Amino acid sequence: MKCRKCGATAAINMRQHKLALCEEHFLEWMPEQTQRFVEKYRMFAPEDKILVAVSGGKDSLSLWDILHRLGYRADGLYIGLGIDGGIGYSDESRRLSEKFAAERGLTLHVVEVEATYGATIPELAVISHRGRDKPCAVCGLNKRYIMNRAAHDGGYNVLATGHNLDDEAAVLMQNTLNWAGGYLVRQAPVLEANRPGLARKVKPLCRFYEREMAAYAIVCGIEYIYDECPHAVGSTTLYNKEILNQMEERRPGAKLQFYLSFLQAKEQGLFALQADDAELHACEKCGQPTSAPGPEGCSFCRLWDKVRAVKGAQLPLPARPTIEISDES
Ligand code: Q46
Ligand code: ZN
Ligand code: ZN
Repeated sequence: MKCRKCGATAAINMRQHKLALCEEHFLEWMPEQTQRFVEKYRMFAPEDKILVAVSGGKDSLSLWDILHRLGYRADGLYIGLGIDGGIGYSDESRRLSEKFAAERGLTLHVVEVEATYGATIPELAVISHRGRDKPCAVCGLNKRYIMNRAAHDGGYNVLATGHNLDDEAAVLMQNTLNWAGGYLVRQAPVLEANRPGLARKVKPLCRFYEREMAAYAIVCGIEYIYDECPHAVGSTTLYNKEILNQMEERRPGAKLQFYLSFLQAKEQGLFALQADDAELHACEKCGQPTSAPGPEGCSFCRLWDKVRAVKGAQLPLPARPTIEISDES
């Protein structure tokens, strides 16, 4: 197989695009495509200040690399979840994120959940009795809150995450199977900051296959954590990805078409935009906007109050509220 651009031996064949490229041209193609998506979905402009959520995985580190190559002002945020899973998952992902930043002279902010709030994510799940054997629900809640807070405190107006096409298609499949209208309406490459104190959320890699992201990280020589989070094992998302891969195997481009047709249908008004009319109030404890008014506070405050009631005085007091955060993802 030969590179379409120069005729040299191809390093990757992307059947869905009917495009084979050598290493050199693949490394050019990925940032070019990213820039195209950034413009097409109006994600950000050169003057924006971007915070990239990095996990030490191939997608988020490659995203940071690409934005840096494209000349954007992008710093990183690593959230330490305190997950070990017998493989030192969080320690290793932090080490690789820090190594990546140090090698390129980039700024990485680190928030360790345990050091900041008083418990690791797995402990928090056990103490709060949320999520049965999986800490993913409390993990997602904490990550959203901390990302928004860090973006606001650092003066970033854009929050970028490394979700790729496989991630988006798997979530879309689940939301479609459940006809989860509220989630379908909000699933998009860009989630506008519709309230003061919120950053615009963008997914610049949403049209790249996972396989393309892995190839990019390898060709670039990015050292990333190969293991998935141990709690992802057996998840519905991974199951959906397997099914979508089987479909892709029989019909190259099936995943991309599924996602792009969805975006097009939305643009054409198939999903009437549900007015975001849930009235928001300032949380009585931390000041962030919440749809749950009352003395018990927002879901983040309620969760940590529960933990504090169990662990008592060992925990630090809640961080001083400085910003407004919405409960939504
Ligand atoms: S939610 Fe669950 Fe992920 Fe958190 S506990 Fe791991 S698998 S990291 S995207
Ligand atoms: Zn070439
Ligand atoms: Zn609160």
